[in-house]
Amino acid sequence: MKVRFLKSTYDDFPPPEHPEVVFAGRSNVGKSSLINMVVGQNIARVSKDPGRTRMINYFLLEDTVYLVDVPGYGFARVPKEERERWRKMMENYFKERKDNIKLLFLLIDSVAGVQRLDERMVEWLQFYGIPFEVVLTKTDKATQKEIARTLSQVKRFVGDGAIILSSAKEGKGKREILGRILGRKP
Ligand SMILES: Nc1nc2c(ncn2[C@@H]2O[C@H](COP(=O)(O)OP(=O)(O)O)[C@@H](O)[C@H]2O)c(=O)[nH]1
Ligand SMILES: [Mg+2]
Repeated sequence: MKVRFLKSTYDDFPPPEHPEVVFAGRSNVGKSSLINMVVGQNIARVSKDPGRTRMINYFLLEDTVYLVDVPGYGFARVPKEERERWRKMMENYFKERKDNIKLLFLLIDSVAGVQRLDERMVEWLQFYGIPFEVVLTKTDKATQKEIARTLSQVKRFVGDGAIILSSAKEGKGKREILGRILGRKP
């Protein structure tokens, strides 16, 4: 896989000459790990410390599509000003790039399940008309029962839409995610 890091930015996005695929979700849900697993390289920064990635990170995959690692939400110990900064950054990002986003993967932790902020994110995506697909992460840590529970929670807002099961640790979901990234037209 040919992939390179392009830039880390607050609001200075690269020219929209390629469509972009976004990885979004709560802090610590496994966004960076999933990107690394999918591209087969340690390119996105993985942290044990939730809330460390404060910028929007652009990568270019196969010279044809941008992969975007956006900062996570929902980390309780983050001060109010920081949450406000995040909200403004993301609102501006969605406004500026909604027409260039061909797909957003909304990552949900298989064990933690759907939380209130995930539902707020879905409302936001629907408001901006951004196409999204849900990816359950860290299935290696979840029991079958936990996975079933999270799936039924997700089905409330995706209906019959596809839900991808993934584990960055086990390489699960890679083929499906890559297929979505490289296959679908904007
Ligand atoms: N067991 C397990 N741990 C994972 C998986 N993906 C990520 N993690 C761990 O979860 C933590 C947060 O991962 P990271 O990719 O930085 O999450 P991000 O904040 O959403 O970008 C790290 O300690 C990772 O090692 C997975 O598939 N399985
Ligand atoms: Mg990250």
